[in-house]
Amino acid sequence: MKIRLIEPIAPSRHLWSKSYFVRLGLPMIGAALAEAGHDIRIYNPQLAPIDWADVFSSGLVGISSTTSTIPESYRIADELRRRGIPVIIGGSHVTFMVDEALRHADFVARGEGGESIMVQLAEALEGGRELDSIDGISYLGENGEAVHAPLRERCQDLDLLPFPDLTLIHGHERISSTPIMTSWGCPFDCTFCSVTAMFGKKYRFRSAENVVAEIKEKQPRRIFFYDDNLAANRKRLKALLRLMIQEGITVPWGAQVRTDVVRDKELLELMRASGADFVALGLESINQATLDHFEKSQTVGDIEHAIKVLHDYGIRSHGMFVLGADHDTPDSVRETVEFAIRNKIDTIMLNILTPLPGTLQFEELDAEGRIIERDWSFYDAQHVVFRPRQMTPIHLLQETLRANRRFYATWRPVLQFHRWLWTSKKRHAARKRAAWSRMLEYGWLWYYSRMWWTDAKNRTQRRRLRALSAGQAEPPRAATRAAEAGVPGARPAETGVACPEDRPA
Ligand code: B12
Ligand code: SF4
Repeated sequence: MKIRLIEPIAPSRHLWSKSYFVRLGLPMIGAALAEAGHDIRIYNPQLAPIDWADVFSSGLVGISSTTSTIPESYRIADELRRRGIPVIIGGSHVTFMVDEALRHADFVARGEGGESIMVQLAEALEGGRELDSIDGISYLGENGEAVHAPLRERCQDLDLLPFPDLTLIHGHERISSTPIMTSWGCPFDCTFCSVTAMFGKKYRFRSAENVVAEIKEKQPRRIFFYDDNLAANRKRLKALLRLMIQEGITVPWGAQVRTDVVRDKELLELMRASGADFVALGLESINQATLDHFEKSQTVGDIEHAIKVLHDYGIRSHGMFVLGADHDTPDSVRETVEFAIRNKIDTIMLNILTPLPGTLQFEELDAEGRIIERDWSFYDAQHVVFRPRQMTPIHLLQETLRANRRFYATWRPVLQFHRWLWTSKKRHAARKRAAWSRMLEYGWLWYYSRMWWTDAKNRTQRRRLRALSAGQAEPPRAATRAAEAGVPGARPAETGVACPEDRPA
């Protein structure tokens, strides 16, 4: 059967608009379908435009989605159904919002196991099996009532999963960092994260041999391990890294880890020896009350220590923060960026707290009537969709935008440009390449931090937030604690909050 798979993108400008990272659900599903003999192509508009004529002539279309991409997924699904093409949507959003999704798609895939669901659905549509024999799907029955088949059992042996086939993606040549996922699930349970609801608290991982076989097959120039927490089981990670070194696989790689990774020196040595040059750290907050509220099991001291140790090992740190929790004030936002600058975190991502369906956070804020935005496309951690407790929604947005602009000062891309310019290509080819990609990275973050509000959809949402915030008292402003303590470079408090475009250039 001709089957087309689509990973839609969010409509407004966001932090990841220019990245070539693709989620692995569709490449894995594509691999299983191709193995079963189907004609497969995957579209991801972030890499290359969708060939609609090709999509409209297929027998089944599968769409993957997150919360911020779901409105676009529904728009595509509505059009496909209008043309009589069966459509199924899967992914983390629809797993928790199944009734909403059934208004747009013929079938909804819940939870994991998309690769088996799609193969079985194709069989059913070809008349080879009954729909009610497929676990993990929902659809409308003959009388229009929703039928929810039981969830599939969680995969117990990840080595049995097919290697995601990136070559099925139209425009895959643009992917420069090969995504590899070695584990599912996370033993922690942070209140804002939907990973455990989707993949469970039990940490399941592939064998070192299986991962190395995939790496050898893909011959990457660079790897980004997609695991939510690559080092959740240090023993198994050490085994994987040892095998990579033994097999001569020492390409540069990055991954998401927690600050606790630095507690194990042997692990850090292995990481460095196998090519680790970048880690994304879920730092979340420098406000201990917020860390405790998130149930993060991490202290501010852990964060400072981790960044220092990673620097000592020559591993770049990317700090991911979440702003706007109940204990956060406008000063917390300012202090976060000052903390990042003071501790020399290489890059940061300032996420606005976003209640994702499936999380405790969503349930709590929804029950308290604090969710103010139901357009899911704004659920990308770059917009405010709820009423924070200690500031107005517009205040949270503006403080975050301003903090971003402060961190991504113009000197960062300029410095990298100079590094690139003065590094000899002959003697330090790798260093020259790294300076070039760093310059592009900082350049985009610099541009994004200044241009966010020029996007029409972003501007509209900001106007709405401004209206919603009118009448809600703002807390008195104090000098930031860092400035009071006389930290060099720390900013004193300002007296008013103006939108970026309200200020003189
Ligand atoms: C790598 C990653 C990224 C990368 C690339 C992602 C991208 N291009 O969108 C980067 C760093 C860019 C990123 C950014 C963001 N991410 Co992210 N990311 C991930 C991560 C760690 C892995 C994704 C992946 O490949 N998973 C492995 C595959 C196999 O899983 P899967 O896609 O869910 O697919 C399975 C099932 O869902 C199902 N399935 C999926 N699609 C379909 C389709 C059909 C037809 C069927 C039948 C089945 C099916 O079958 C698959 C396997 O059985 C996930 C966490 C996770 N464990 O999944 C978060 C995750 C997807 N990200 C998340 C979020 C919130 C974001 C951000 C908004 C904010 C942030 N904090 O970074 C941004 C937005 C990016 C954007 N594009 O707009 C959330 C999404 C939750 C939600 N409800 O939306 C997740 C789940 C993590 C979390 N915190 O809960 N992310
Ligand atoms: S935020 Fe990270 S550590 Fe916390 S539950 Fe999600 S994946 Fe696990």
